[in-house]
Amino acid sequence: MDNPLHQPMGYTRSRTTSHYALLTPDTHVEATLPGWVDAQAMTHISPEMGARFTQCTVTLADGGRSAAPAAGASRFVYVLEGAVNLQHGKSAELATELSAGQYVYLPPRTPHQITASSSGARLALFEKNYQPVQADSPKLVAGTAEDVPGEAFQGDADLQLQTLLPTDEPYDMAMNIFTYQPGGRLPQVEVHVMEHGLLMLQGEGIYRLGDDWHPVQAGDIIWMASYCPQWFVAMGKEPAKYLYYKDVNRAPLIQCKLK
Ligand code: UGY
Ligand code: MN
Repeated sequence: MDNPLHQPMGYTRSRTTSHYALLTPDTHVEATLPGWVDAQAMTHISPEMGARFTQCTVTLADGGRSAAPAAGASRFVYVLEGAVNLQHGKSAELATELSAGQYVYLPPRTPHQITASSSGARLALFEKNYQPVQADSPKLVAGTAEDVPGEAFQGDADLQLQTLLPTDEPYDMAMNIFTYQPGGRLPQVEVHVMEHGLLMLQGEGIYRLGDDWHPVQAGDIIWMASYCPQWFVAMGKEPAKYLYYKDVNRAPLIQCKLK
């Protein structure tokens, strides 16, 4: 069947380089996630491209369900569409219903299963090998994005940053939602040791990645490697919004040792 997203004539906005990738929906291709049942998955970002985490989109059919992450990996799930049931706890005795806009962070070694409670439940899934430190272990965190208060980014009220996870040391990943009013822009070109995985949730704008400027819009995925110069300006008539991952709270030499 024809896919309305596919571009004729071999054109795409997608671009993959050694320090960033822009992956637009017309180029997304399914690949199985071992152990997941009745699930269609696309792995957008992975160590295969040089990243230290994975970012996937998973669509679950009615009754579709998850498999456990790799040993030692932590998992963040954000529900994009539909609803899922999350069972967790030692004997899966705890259950939470998550619908669009709700999320959960699962520390490593948290027994759990995610089951579709509506057909076509679509999830953004991020996984990272957890890097232990001399601190308490991270806890399961569940929430609703719209209930998380936004903060003006560097004092600019047109840029609202919502921090979905606790920021203290047990947590080695940040998951944030950044909302820009049209015309709002990052105050500086950022160049930093942390890497990013990003999903455009709404709106459009121009992303500077390295030395390239790309038009981007809802549905696009971006990987930014450590030190990739990055900058964004929102365009169009509605606010631009993206969900993004960042590795935090660990000394870079720890990552080196783990390789
Ligand atoms: O958290 C961040 O580093 C964020 N300001 N980066 C970005 O939006 N590209
Ligand atoms: Mn950044």
